[in-house]
Amino acid sequence: MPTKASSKGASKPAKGKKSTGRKPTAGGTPPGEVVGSGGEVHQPVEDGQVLTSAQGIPLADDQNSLRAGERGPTLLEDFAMREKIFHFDHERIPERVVHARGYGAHGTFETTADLSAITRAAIFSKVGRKTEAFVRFSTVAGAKGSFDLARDVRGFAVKLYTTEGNWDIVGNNIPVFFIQDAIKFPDLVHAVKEEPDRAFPQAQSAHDNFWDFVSFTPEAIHMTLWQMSDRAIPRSFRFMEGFGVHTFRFVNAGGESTFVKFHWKPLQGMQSVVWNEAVKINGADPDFHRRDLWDAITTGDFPQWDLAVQVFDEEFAQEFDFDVLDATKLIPEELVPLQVVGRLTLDRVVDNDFAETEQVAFHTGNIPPGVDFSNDPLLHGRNFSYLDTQLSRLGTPNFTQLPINAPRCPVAHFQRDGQMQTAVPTGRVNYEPNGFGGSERGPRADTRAGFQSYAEPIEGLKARVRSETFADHYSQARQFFVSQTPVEQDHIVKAYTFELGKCESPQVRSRMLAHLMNVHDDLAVGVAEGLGMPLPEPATPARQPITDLPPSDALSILKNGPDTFAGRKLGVLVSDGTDAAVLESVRAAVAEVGAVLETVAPVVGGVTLSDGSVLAADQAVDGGPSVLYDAVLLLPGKQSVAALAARSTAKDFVSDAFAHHKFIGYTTASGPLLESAGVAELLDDGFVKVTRSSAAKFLRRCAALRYWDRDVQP
Ligand code: HDE
Repeated sequence: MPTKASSKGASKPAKGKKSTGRKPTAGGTPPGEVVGSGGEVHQPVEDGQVLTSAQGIPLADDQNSLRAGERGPTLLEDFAMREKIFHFDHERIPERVVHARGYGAHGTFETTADLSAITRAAIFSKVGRKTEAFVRFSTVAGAKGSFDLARDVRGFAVKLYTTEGNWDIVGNNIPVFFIQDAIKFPDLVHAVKEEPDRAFPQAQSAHDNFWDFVSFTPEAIHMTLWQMSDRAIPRSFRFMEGFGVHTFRFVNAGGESTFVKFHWKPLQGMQSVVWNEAVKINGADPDFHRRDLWDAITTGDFPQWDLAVQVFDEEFAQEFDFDVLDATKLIPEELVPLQVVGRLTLDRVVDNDFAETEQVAFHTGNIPPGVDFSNDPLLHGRNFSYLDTQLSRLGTPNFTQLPINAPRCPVAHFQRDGQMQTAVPTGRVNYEPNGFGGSERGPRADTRAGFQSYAEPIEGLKARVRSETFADHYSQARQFFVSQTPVEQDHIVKAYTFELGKCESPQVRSRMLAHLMNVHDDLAVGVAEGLGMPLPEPATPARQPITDLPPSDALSILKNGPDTFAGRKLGVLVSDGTDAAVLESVRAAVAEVGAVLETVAPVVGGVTLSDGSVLAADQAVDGGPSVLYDAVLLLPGKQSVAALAARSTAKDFVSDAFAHHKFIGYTTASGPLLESAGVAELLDDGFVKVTRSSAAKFLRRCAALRYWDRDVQP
């Protein structure tokens, strides 16, 4: 396991907040410190510190309620018991209406390009500037307690605590969206969430309501291509891209504007799992993604993303085949190249999931001077929704005072009072303009440094209309499909087949096939065959699709995979008598490439190795299936392999690794395992014989992550 220190880049406390001055641990704040309601870290818990009520009253007994007699009634007078249970009764807040299941981490954003020519945002004014950041990754449809590997879009929300206030880039891991106009969002979300009468299916789109809605909403087709691709089942948050989706504006000091789109590129490379694997991971470890992020950060393997921008002008916007205000479209990187402008490093897990990840409040409207909105109608709807939703979730307009939401720069305004007001504003004046002077006068707006909206000329008729330039719904869906490798295309066909196969209504399936026919023949025919249904007439397009858009390699995961096994996990199946020297050489090779090794044994207590030493296992094979690993090594002992091979979970360990196209290391002792799993006759180039001297070679092979040539359909 990597052992780098994990406390790098710890954030400074918010201005005006007291700090204990102690060094943070992996979790930030030293254990045993209590965060107070105002966000102040106080009361270092020393040995022997007295437990108190929330009012600070020292308690003599926190485990027995006050009774009249040993077996008598409990007394209403017991304020300690009532206060404890009262607080507990109200510990939950409404979960997010979408993106309920999320996981957050702290980090730092470092500016790597001076963009002062195109934006006056201070964050881009100096190379090397470091800005505190918080990121929350999420699934969209599932409840807070759902599983991590649902087929779903992932939220990728970044809060940058800039010197000019908080800038939130509330993005997803997919660069386009289902709908073009915010007014359709409640319908979309109602359709994808569990059906209202029966409250299922949860955390998945594989049901009638979702596909019924999509079949009447052709603008959603492009996004469903992404959703049915392996982008929607990422191997981990660390291995996915992020996108701001909408077109935004940069505005420079002279008031000139350029359009901009934001992209996060993972330095770890991209990687996804296969569907059959995702289904099994959800059972084996529903917390697979959050555990991965926690483990990586706490062992010092800090994930990083480059922030890249696509910058373009009005002239490009006019000439482009699609409307840059339409969030169901992207701009291929080949047309407008990415320019890297900063790097985000996540280096600190949260101290407390509720206080930070649950209470963090993102808002697309949070932008610093120098950043501005385009007229994307989806974005404008979001600018209303995020602020509004925080009120029902966090209960008060004062949520900006929570430590995770508080800006790290001075805050000065005349907003006052409200529920859970923790600030104590002083002085006589709470309005402006006012005629007071000195410290009484309060803050004043600054026309030079303050936020000024881009002065865009606007004219038009007030009407509920959709621009004709939004009418092409299929061309980029086709471009996405033709940009994929055959393996990825096959996964897309299978995903549509699976999801539509879960729809009870043949009409829904048929309407969807009619749309897919406008995307690509191979897709429509493949899905129709998979469903065992005839192809209907193609849907009538609102505008004839462009069929010759060139493939864009940037849209494929497999064309952009990493060339290293760093940050990945090898599962080594061991049993009594496992060759200690081979294990040691593999351990060294794994450490060398910066990967992680876990041992999986018949029992978690461990095994006795060939040299007589006892090895405590990381997992018992019954709880450590191969779906938890990126590659596996079968390293059983000669005498005990037969017993191991007889276990159904050990057989599954091998056969699943094979079916999921993983690289499988083996030794001469592995024969019975390969046989019981039914793969002994199927050894292909994805199998690598491992000896004491060939561990490094095996790891180099694993860098390809999967052996896609294996002709097995999981
Ligand atoms: Fe969201 N979205 N959204 N969304 N969204 C929310 O805000 C909304 C959209 C995204 O980790 C909610 O605080 C509308 C696109 C992320 O806390 C809510 C529309 C994109 C997160 C909301 C969209 C996103 C949210 C629910 C259509 C990608 C999680 C709780 C106009 C660019 C943030 C909350 C977190 C969360 C509204 C569409 C990303 C209800 C109305 C497009 C990453 O305000």
